[in-house]
Amino acid sequence: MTDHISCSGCGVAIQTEDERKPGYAPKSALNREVVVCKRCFRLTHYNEVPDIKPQDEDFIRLLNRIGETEALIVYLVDIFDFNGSWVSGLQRLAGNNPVLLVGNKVDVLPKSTNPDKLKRWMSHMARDYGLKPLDIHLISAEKGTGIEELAMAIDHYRAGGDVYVVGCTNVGKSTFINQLIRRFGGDSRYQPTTSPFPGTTLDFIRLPLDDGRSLYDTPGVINDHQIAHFVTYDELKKILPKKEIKPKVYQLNENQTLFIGGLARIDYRGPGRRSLVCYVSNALYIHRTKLEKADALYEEQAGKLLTPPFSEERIPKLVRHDFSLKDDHSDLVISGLGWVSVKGQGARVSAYAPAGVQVLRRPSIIG
Ligand SMILES: Nc1nc2c(ncn2[C@@H]2O[C@H](COP(=O)(O)OP(=O)(O)OP(=O)(O)O)[C@@H](O)[C@H]2O)c(=O)[nH]1
Ligand SMILES: [Mg+2]
Repeated sequence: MTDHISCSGCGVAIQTEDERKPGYAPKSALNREVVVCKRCFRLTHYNEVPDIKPQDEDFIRLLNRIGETEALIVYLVDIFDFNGSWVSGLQRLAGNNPVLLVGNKVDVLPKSTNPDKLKRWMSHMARDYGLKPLDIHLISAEKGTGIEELAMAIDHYRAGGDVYVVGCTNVGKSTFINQLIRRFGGDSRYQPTTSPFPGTTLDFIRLPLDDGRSLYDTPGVINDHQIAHFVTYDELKKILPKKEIKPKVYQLNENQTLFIGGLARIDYRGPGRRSLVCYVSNALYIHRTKLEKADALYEEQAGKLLTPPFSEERIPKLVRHDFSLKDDHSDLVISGLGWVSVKGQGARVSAYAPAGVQVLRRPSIIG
């Protein structure tokens, strides 16, 4: 057992004994300057679905360790699933440490999004959740948008101390750290693994800063109400937007239904005719039908015309959530799949999503 070496991809201790356990690497790999476990190697080179998932204990350890140290917390959320990716109890986790709140993946939002309005909304939401961040940033870890400003803010607020990058799984923590390393000429030995699967990073990964302090990548907290936990890898690839979402506008009469693939269903009940706008991955097929035909259509076409899911065995049980909308402009959010915005007070809408997936209403964040 060689537990003093950690995998540079996921942070877990390297071991050479058991291929089915975290951190396995063949003995020959130990001589390399950068040691990567088999799981990270296969994730990076073959996009292989990992069979090793992080455990809840990872989160508990994270909680304890961060609460006990003095450090700046850089808290990432996925702006495509703000509420779904929120870590409940974040304020408790942070202890007395200062928190920078960062909305990642802005590249998927339509260009018409007003960043100031979005940040104000994030600030309200954070307050509702009991968090008072020092500052709020919007970034695209993948494209590099907003990274310089955030890096400057981190350097300012950490005041010579350590930094922890935290958040739920898949929000882009490791992608963000790779972007920092690329931009600021970090050591190429440090390359946290990134992947579309929730639960890529398994342990803390320490990256040295210039002044001897450290920046840590951390395992994500598992929010099991996000749709990523209910789908296969192929389905997830279809659901995750890869570029700017093109909003799709539907003028609906009373009692009409939209299916978002076979994973969600929106019934517009009335009153009157109005437009519903879908903000989901451009790759998803949206099908419109009459409410009275919707049940039969789902029965007949889920997994065929209505995909994902890509097989009939995987058709989820859809649960109905009823809304009577009070705001002028509301979003109905299906955690991780996207949202449908509805204008005008008094609209009656039912949203269906797989059992266990969070569905919520919020004031519209765009438009
Ligand atoms: N569109 C978009 N996708 C992003 C961005 N940042 C990360 N992603 C994608 O989000 C997925 C998760 O990225 P990771 O960096 O592995 O996320 P993580 O927070 O480290 O996840 P865990 O290690 O599982 O906690 C990957 O498919 C990334 O390509 C971004 O700025 N824009
Ligand atoms: Mg990670």
